Amino acid sequence: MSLTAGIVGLPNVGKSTLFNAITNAGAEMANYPFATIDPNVGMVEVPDQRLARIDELIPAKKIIRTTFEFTDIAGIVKGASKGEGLGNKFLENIRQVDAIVHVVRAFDDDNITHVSNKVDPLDDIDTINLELTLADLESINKRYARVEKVARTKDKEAVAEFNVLKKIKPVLEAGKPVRSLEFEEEEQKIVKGLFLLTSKPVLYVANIAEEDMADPSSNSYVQQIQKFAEEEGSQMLAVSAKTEEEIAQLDDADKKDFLEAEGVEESGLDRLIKAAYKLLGLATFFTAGGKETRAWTFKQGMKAPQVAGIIHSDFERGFIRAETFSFEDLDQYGSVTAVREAGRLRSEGKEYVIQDGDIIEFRFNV
Ligand SMILES: Nc1nc2c(ncn2[C@@H]2O[C@H](COP(=O)(O)OP(=O)(O)OP(=O)(O)O)[C@@H](O)[C@H]2O)c(=O)[nH]1
Ligand SMILES: [Mg+2]
Repeated sequence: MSLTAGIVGLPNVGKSTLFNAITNAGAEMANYPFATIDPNVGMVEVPDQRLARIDELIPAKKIIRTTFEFTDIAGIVKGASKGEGLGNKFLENIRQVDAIVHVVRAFDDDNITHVSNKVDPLDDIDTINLELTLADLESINKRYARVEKVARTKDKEAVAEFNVLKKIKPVLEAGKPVRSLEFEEEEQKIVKGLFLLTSKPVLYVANIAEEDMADPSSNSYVQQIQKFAEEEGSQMLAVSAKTEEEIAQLDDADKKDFLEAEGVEESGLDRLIKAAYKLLGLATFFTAGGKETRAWTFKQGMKAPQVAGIIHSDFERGFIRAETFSFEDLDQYGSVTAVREAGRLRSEGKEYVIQDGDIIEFRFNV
């Protein structure tokens, strides 16, 4: 089930710097384009204030945060879909990820090379999105004639796929991403099987200067990116990758002091990690008390037995039921006993769809 968020953007915009800040993985960062060639993969811990509160009410020996995966990918340049720069190889790397974190340079610094020699966020976004669109168009065109032919024989699957291809092609030709289209459930399955780059959800990250951290929206680059993202129905976050990478080296107390001095409430990284987690459709459930209180990641929409299987395959195989209550109820009533007395403890069966914040004890028998 491991889903990954891929960091994408022009060369030398700070992708690896951001990756290191969130994963502490120590990937190469350098002031020249194509410092990254092979993707760097790292795990990030999901910050979750609910864990401390659960531990306060249901004490455990230790607390374990949940993690998910980030991938730092090589930079894209104009013509990548035709093999320029690292070309198709790197597009393949993007194909492997489940959501895109698109880093856009929004800081001025004459010492840091910009591949087109000027800082222009909208032009940069356009360059990347155009290459992804062209690559998708090529994949669609490759299938189009073949599927059309089979569809003429009234083959059901081919007809369904051809209808989807017909819907997608003109949108890509107009330079728009596939994610701008709406699909019904059946169509969605077909779209998924096409592995298109522009069907992945995107989060735009404006990489800003340290000076802009306290009030990012006063920066005109940030305003431009924000407006673009809004029009596309995507989200945007402003983060100072270089500063965050430096903060990440500090211990928790120093981190807090630093952020306060900068006039920032929550670190940009924490916001970014949470936003990427959501973009991937991930959510958290908890197990609590005894040896450890632990946050676990599941994919939204998963039912109880499947989620039990995340802890151990035996839990899924021998699933009986899930004893559960919500974090909100625990927080409000103040103890498990009070939650039970209020009738808020539920015993859920095989069809129960796990909710974010559920605190669960699985009953199983193998
Ligand atoms: N001034 C300034 N420099 C930054 C910032 N973020 C990154 N840099 C610098 O920009 C250069 C490139 O950073 P990287 O993180 O290697 O960029 P990248 O996007 O991974 O580059 P490629 O792997 O070559 O595509 C490094 O010298 C960083 O120190 C920032 O917010 N401000
Ligand atoms: Mg890099």
